[in-house]
Amino acid sequence: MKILHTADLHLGKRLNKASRLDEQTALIKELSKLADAENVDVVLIAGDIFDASVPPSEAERVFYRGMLTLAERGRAVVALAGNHDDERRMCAAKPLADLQGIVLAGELDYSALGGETLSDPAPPPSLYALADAADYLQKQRIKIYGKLGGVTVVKGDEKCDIALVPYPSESRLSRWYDQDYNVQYSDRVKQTLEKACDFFQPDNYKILCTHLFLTKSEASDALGGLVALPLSVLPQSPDYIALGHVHKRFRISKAPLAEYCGSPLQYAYDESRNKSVNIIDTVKRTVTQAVLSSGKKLYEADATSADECIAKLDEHAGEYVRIRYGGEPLGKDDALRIKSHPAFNDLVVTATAGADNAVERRAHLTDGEIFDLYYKYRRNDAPSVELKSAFIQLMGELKNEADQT
Ligand SMILES: [Mn+2]
Repeated sequence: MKILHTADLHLGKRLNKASRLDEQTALIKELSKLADAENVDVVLIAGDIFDASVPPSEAERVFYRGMLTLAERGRAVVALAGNHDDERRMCAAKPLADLQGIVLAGELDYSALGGETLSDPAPPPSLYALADAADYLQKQRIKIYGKLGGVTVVKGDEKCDIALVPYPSESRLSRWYDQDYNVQYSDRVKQTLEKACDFFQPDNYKILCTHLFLTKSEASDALGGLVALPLSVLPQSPDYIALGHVHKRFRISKAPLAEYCGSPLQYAYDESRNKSVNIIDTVKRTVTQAVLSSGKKLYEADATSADECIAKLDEHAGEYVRIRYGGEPLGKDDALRIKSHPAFNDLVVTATAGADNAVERRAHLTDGEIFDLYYKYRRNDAPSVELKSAFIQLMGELKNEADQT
């Protein structure tokens, strides 16, 4: 069996004023083509399906249409709720999704999911002619059985257990089962992950799919609502842990094998332009990357005159450009000329000649200084020394990991 692991679609996310929905639609088509070419049986999306808890209706349309596209050729699709998703809203269409072999994963108990229904699926959406529908039914070979903790996917003799744990916020944990608040959050997450893996059968290939912010450090800390958890929360039983949340691809743990696949589109200027998905072969027991090409790339360019701005924008025609402008104040006409260029996305003034109050760019600051600014912005206070050093350590680890892989 082959599993495609992706995450962090952030449907509806904009880059400043630019909508990314066309790119997100193209991305889903690329994923579907890749799944065809690689004979993928299950598409696993490890959280942050949407960018906002109440996504724009256009983004929901891309989602629903996109899930059907991914489910073509009888593939199973699993969409797990991340920290950006409102799982109740995301799973509202569950009764319809179940019939299509699309698992909308926003809870811990999937035992209500009927294998019976899915073993005898309806023909696919009316995109195909009747002959194609017959072909589809022949190719329909995946059955999904809901369990407490996740699903078992069956293809002939091959079986794969997939434990599904949406981003375990405190409110979600308390909805899933009674919490003992004398036990630390990280320990309760650990217990929850173990609980989800309880249904694993020794002979099946075992995957845990979840959305977490993990750190190699043993200290867990809350950072602006984001909780970094130690690797010790991970159970040992899975053959592969499919993670979402970090937009850069990297292997955070070798035993158990745990990987962030990274976001499939470039969403920030300081994010890598190389995007891929992971393909897991449950028979060969391999994890490989398949490179993605969808979506525009983001570039930053320095300029000190209007003409130089236009030249830099021309250089990256068809992409997104953020200009770091360090010249004389721009006149109205020049500003309009720059802003109406199709590649223009953003302009930040780094320093204006003759002005004293040069605006410092974030890129020139250390991680600690950026954290100070962020903390002051959110809490109007300075962070504690412990918290700040935990943040710096975490950033160091993330950068190291990203460099190594
Ligand atoms: Mn996330």
